[in-house]
Amino acid sequence: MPDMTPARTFDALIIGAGFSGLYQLLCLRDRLGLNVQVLEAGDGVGGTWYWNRYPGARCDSESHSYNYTFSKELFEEWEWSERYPEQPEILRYLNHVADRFDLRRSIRFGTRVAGARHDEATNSWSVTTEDGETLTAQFLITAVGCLSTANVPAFPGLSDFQGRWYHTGQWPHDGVDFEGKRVGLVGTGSTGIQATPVIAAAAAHLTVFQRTANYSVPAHNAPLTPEFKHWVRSNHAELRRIMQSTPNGHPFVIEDRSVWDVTADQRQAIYEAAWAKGGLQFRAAFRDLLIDKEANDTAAEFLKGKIREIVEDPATAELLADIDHPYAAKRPPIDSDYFATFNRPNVTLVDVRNAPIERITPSGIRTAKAEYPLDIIVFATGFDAMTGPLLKMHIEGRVGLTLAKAWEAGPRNCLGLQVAGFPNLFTITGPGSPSVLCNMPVAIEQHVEWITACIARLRADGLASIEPTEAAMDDWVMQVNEAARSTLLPQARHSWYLGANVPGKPRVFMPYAGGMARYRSICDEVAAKGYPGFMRCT
Ligand code: N01
Repeated sequence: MPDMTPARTFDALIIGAGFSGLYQLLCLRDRLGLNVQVLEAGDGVGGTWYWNRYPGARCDSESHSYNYTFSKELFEEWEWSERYPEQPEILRYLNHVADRFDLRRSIRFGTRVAGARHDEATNSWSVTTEDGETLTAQFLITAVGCLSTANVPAFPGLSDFQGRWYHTGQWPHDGVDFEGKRVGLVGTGSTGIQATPVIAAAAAHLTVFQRTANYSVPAHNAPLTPEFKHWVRSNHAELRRIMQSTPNGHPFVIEDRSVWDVTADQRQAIYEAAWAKGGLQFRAAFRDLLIDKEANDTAAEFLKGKIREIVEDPATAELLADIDHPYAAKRPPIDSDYFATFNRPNVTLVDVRNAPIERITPSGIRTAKAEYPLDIIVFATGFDAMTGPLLKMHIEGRVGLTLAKAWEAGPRNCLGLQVAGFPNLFTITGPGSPSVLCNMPVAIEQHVEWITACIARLRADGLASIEPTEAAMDDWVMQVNEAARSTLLPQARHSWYLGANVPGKPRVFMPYAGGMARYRSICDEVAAKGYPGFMRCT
């Protein structure tokens, strides 16, 4: 009788079947011929797009750039319907990719990884699932996403709430019925800003609890025209070239002009045109918006002026425009009628900066000033970003060193890809890489391809393991810090880029802010020079 026991030993294990895990699987299995298994907690592919099904969930990258570009055929055969892809459409795309490349047979769904331990004697990783099973592999690749560990603030009283509550990143698959309900939404980051107009249109009343006011630029979402779709299909190589050469991996070029090269009137006209165009491109109006605070102030004032123009009630407008950080120093949201939603009679804005949420009561939310009766609470309160998904698993490297211990003062690694003491562990879009500062598929393709080439080279050289030296890690951490310091990004003190949204988390600027193109060339040079700063062992 054939042995039906599932295999437990592999060349490589990949954790996660989102954008990064799928492509990593394809590269290692089909290009290098390795025996690969993907472990995925969800019951389907999609990662972020499997879990984030909240109302209004849509990508802020323009659809023609929010896909893989490694395959011209795949790029040309897939057609997006709108300027920004909605969550169900992205999920359809990733399912299409999984089917097209026959990936599902190498993915184990409904399997959450609890921990991983490196065994020096066998040079292998033992990965334990929450079901108690152990699988081993020479290489371990985390494809767990940067924003996958939901942050539900520890408000006292939440367990006594008599209504229903949800975190946007763990949204029920069969949706939430808001009709006739009094809804409270906590959080005004990109997610809260996307969800607010949609929930307001469905609920009896929506109360938005704002701790930090935020900028937002209109998305101007619309169906794509046949002409545009044709243009995209005909320009795979050029679009790929632009996305790979710009700092943020988007398909537009940052204008090569300073805020100070133009007159105040010209600047106003440029901002008006950028506002009319909409989307993340607003940042590209001038080259110095993220490095010169006074230059940034001109954009900030323009955007605050727009809030005051749109929002009819002056007190609400002032609260929304009372923004404490430079424009785009936090991830800049884009929206569909966010500010105009506060003109609806069924929407209230509550300031929880000056009167914080004190507790959740059985019937609603109580702030330092008042109590708000609610049937449903939506927490759009973000994520334990970047390090959270990695540290949630118990990862133990050489001589019992845990990742939690290695990173207790903040993440330390080399190129955002590898950590000393953790041989053959690769972290796709890990802290210390451009990741969240970049259009994610571009960052993901670059990491996956670098890891694939690294493993191929290791095997070709007859070597068994690779890990960075402590000195190379120190040097990279310094470069990550320097890159952040040369921008205005660390000036947003409440930002999740700094870990500031999670109490007790070390305040370290996590992503690499030197730009995707520069980062790519650093990684390419390391590979071309034979991996200096890395120990490659037999
Ligand atoms: O989370 P956030 P998000 N009491 O951390 C507030 C990506 N994304 O889910 O700023 C009261 O940005 C918190 O207040 P403050 C994108 O990269 C992409 O919105 O900490 N409020 C903030 O207002 C994005 O940046 C897309 O003072 C509390 C909000 O909750 C990232 O995901 C769409 C609180 C959290 O904002 C995360 O965005 C959406 C408390 N105790 C998101 N704790 C697309 O492109 C937190 N808050 C599709």
